[in-house]
Amino acid sequence: MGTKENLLSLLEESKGSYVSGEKIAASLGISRAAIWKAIKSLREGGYDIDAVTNRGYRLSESSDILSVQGIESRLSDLCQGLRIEVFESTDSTNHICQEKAAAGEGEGYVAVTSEQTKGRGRRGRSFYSPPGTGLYMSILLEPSDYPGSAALDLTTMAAVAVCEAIESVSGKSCDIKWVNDVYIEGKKVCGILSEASYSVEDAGLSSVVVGIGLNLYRPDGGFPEEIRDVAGCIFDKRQGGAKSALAAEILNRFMAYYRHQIASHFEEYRRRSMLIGMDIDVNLPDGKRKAHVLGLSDNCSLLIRYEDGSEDSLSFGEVSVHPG
Ligand code: BT5
Repeated sequence: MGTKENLLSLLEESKGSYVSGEKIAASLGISRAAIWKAIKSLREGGYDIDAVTNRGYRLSESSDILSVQGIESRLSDLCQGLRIEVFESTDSTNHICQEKAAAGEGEGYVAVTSEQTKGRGRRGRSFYSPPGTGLYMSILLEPSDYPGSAALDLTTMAAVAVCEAIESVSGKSCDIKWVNDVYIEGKKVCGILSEASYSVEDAGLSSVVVGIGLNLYRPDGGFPEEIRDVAGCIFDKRQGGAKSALAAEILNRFMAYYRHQIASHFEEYRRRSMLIGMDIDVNLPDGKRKAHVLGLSDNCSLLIRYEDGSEDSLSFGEVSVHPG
């Protein structure tokens, strides 16, 4: 890390409090002039840093800029080995991870941004990812211990990790709409897209990119017409450091489930599932079919009963809540 990044780490650790120039000079082994130069460059990058004679420098608590330092300073030991890269803007963090995987970057690479120009949803749909108001991240995994059938587990683990992280950062409670959406008070605040590649030789997953998109704040002018009824956001007003804190909390919780293959996330997933007991439409290749949701199996497949009384278990698919 360069001087600027080291200084940012130091200020992040004491966010909201002053760090004296003397302490910075001693910890980083640099001159006062070098500190000032790095502060100027951080400010130009959008960081809100106060400088007060005799007190030192302070990173404002209301600054909400994503940074590697802001994320790494909050990571638990379970995230050791993760390699985090923050982009100011990108086409799609899932795409970045896929390119990295193709270039030989292994498990543990994480791409994070606050704007995507081609955010992807499932089945060719797009995920609205405007600048500044959201958090979009993807984790590259090579889950050699997981059978091919376990790709769904990674999505459900991510959904539970997101709910827990949002709750710890915002205090708001979250529900999961099977299979990959997180809701707060009836509005979608997060979508998850896991894209896997399989190894025929090992009959298992060779690499999986788990992509998570969150709406933190209401975009200027509101959400676009097409998603206005569906989309919601986590916070009513700006929160200092929320993006980095959320990214770190999601990684902490997700990696705990992933590294220990903790099946306990099924219980949490089930507890938060908003579709259980509801009437839904199941989108099948030959059209929609009405069904009632009986529950979730141990591996988070959706257990349903169609109107003709026949029962089924869906391990993936598209469902919508039946309006009446
Ligand atoms: C998803 O697909 O919700 C998965 C979204 C995954 C996004 C992440 S961001 C990081 C990573 N990089 C990517 O390129 N993607 C991942 P799906 O279940 O198909 O839902 C898509 C539908 O949700 C759209 O057709 C809209 O109706 C709605 N939608 C689009 N943008 C939204 C938003 N920002 N908030 C809430 N709903 C949205």
